[in-house]
Amino acid sequence: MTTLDLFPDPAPGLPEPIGPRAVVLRGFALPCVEGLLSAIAAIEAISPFRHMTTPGGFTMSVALTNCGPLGWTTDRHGYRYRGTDPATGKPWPAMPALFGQLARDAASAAGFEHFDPDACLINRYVPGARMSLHQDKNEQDFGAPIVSVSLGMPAIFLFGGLRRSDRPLKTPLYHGDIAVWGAEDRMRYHGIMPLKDNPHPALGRQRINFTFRKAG
Ligand code: MD3
Ligand code: FE
Repeated sequence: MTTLDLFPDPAPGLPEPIGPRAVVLRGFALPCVEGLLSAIAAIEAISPFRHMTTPGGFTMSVALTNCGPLGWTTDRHGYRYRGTDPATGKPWPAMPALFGQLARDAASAAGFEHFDPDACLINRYVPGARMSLHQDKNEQDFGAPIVSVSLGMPAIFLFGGLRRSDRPLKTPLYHGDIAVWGAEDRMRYHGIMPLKDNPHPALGRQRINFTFRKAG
């Protein structure tokens, strides 16, 4: 019997295709993890992580915040991007220069040039938290890709098709991995399995994922 290596040292190598225009760049964020974590600490000091409510009345198991001109939100009235944080009434924290650069570099490595995101949704998972299968469709511009950075505890990512009933592929996302997808893969259903309790050496019992989008 073999077991999954929870914290592999990725050989930063070839983009790993998970779809025609979707790749995982293993370890792509590792060189700048310290900078990313201190930027997240500064963001959450202004706009703290919070559990939002879905239109159906459920409280999300994932806590979230945002940075950049637009931030994704949900409440009883629906899902939408806003220029201000409903918890503070103030604009979301600015997108750190390091975030913008990393998002552009990753998009470029995946074949999407000139990516210019105006939104960054930051999700925080603790053991047991999950994200059920959904499509990202609140953005104005489906022509732009989405770039996602994973830090901390590993998670099993579900990558489905264009219909909810299409059986999803499962792939692990580790600390430092970046996923990029666009074009014909942009509207695929996707989700995260309930997080197992595998404390990360540096981040402890949490997983942080941030996704860069062109929302406006
Ligand atoms: C989608 N977040 O915030 S991002 C979300 O890890 C969200 O927190 C998840 O879905 C998270 O909306 C997943 C990773 C990801 C990777 C590849 C994809 C999402 C994808 C390919 C196609 C569509
Ligand atoms: Fe999503």
